[in-house]
Amino acid sequence: MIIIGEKINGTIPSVEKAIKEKNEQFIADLAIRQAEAGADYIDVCAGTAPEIEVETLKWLMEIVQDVVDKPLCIDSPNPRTIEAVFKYAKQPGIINSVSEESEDKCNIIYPLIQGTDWQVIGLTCDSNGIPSDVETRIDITKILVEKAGKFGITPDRIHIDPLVIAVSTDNQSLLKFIEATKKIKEMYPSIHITSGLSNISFGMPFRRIINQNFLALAMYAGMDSAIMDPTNREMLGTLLATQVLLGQDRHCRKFITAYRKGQIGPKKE
Ligand code: THG
Repeated sequence: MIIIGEKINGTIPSVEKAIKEKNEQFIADLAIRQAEAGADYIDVCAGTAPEIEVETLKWLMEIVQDVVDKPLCIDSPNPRTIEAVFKYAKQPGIINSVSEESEDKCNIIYPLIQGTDWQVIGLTCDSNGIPSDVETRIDITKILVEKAGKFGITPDRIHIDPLVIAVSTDNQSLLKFIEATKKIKEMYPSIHITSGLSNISFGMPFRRIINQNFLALAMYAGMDSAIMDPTNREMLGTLLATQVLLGQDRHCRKFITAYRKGQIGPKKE
């Protein structure tokens, strides 16, 4: 399971405040805590006014790379922003994201990562927004993968995010996500499937119980990557328990180690 730590995101009020106040220590601490909790990549999203997005992302990237040796997941809706900050990354990571929303996303990002070890997240949305059906998600995936192929970007470097809709809006949402995941994996066995874990529960009370069970069910369907908060003990516990149950944790070693380190389970005094 590939863990992309989500906490350095300017849309979170405490992070927005740290960005405004240039509080490097706050950002550094989030990077260290996520790396220690098992993040494989650290997502960085400025989430601020477009005029200072490049400057802010560069600042975030430098802080993270100074304190942890984890690759970045550069998160911006604007491909020009990603293009501008790309050179500040010290090692290949993940671009978050491309989609079929506009032509320029793939046209800018794919040439940028051609011939590198960079990976990319592809969202299954287009100019009509997020499709509510499985078929359109599959069709968009095919387009994203075929275009990537023209730049030598193979499916093993692509994470498809099938963009789960809130279950309060569509009660078939998870079932559709699962069907899309299975079909995409059948078509491209080496591709990764990723998702944010909190979109599913918008509009619901007791969201975390829904998010955790979403993670378990999605992993069973083949999701092998997640944009999540690894410092959330309950969520990390769900992830590690699910890996045990799915035979993805030989001798249950990861689970037991995390428990011994106090990363999951009841907090010890
Ligand atoms: N897909 C892709 N990229 C994405 C998303 C996605 N990037 C942004 C977002 N969705 C994922 N990132 C976040 C970041 C923070 C929170 C939710 C999604 C959040 N955090 C709370 C906090 O830190 O205070 C609580 C986290 C918790 O305890 O679980 O709400 O869908 N490709």
